[in-house]
Amino acid sequence: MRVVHSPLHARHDGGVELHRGALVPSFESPARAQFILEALQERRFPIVPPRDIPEDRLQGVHDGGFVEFLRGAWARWTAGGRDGSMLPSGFPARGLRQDHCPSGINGAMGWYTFDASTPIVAGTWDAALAAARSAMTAAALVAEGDSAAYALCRPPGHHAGRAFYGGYCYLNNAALAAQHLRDHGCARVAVLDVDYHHGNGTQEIFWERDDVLFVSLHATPESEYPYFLGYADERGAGRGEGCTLNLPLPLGTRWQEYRAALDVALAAIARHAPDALVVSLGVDTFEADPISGFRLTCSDYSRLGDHLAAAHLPTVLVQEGGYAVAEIGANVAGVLAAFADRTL
Ligand code: OKP
Ligand code: ZN
Repeated sequence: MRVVHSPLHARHDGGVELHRGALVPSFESPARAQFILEALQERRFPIVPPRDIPEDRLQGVHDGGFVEFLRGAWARWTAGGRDGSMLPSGFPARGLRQDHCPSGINGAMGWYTFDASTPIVAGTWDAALAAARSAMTAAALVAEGDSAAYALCRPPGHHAGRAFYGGYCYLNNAALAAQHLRDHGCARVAVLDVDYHHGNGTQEIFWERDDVLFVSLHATPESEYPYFLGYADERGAGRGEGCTLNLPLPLGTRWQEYRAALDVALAAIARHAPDALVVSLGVDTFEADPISGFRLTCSDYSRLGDHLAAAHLPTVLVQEGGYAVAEIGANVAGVLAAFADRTL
């Protein structure tokens, strides 16, 4: 299994986020990708760079004005004499206008994001674009015949929607991978999101589509981020009705209950009969994760790899969350090594 990685991820660094009432250094750090890369190099996975995929391909899943905002945000911010990282100070809640993006940078920021955990710094665009290209490159490898490929994406992507960013995510890497597969020979695609947090962006992007099934296992949004999407009664709309499946799980979930939900997810995917699978691979389900509340152990990640391989589908794995930096490399390598063993 080839690993797609770009060192440009490291340009997204130095941001702060609002966490439990205080501004703290972002949990989503360059060290995460560095530790994953080292663990995969140690296990002799071949590492390849992303291709120079044209930026207009982002518009397969994203709004053009939104992409333009992300590309130009830092320049607008610094042109106003500001420094430090960009965080919003107001959002268009119910009762406020939903039909006009303010021309000033602060209003535009609140318009395009939905939280205060997703800072934009000088190198954010370069890193987000490299992550998106990594995911599309991994999809291209699979579309061209590899049985599986892994994109070491950083920043992650599954909270980013058609025209919004948030949750450490700017461009939706997994959705871009799924769209690439759709555009290159796969009539039907499934996205399985196993990150601790609900993939609200991916769900929104494919909500009204019947060609891409979205299935997500995550912590209950009643108490966990992103709070406002990811409930079991969300099933898609229009042509996409029945093509979204949310399996929220309680805090404290361990492998035994996780595995039962995973079986339900994999059965739904088998019924959709996709030509390829995209996995949003977050390892923040780990027991020692600093911002999450599930209790998966290191050895459970090999079990997860076994189960994913048992779907017997061409598979693009896309890195999402995981914030227990000391163990993130072992946990990701555990999934990929088990997956690769089963597909040999
Ligand atoms: C991104 B991914 C901590 C509260 C939570 C956002 C969490 C984003 C998770 N300040 N903030 O799904 O791993
Ligand atoms: Zn997460």
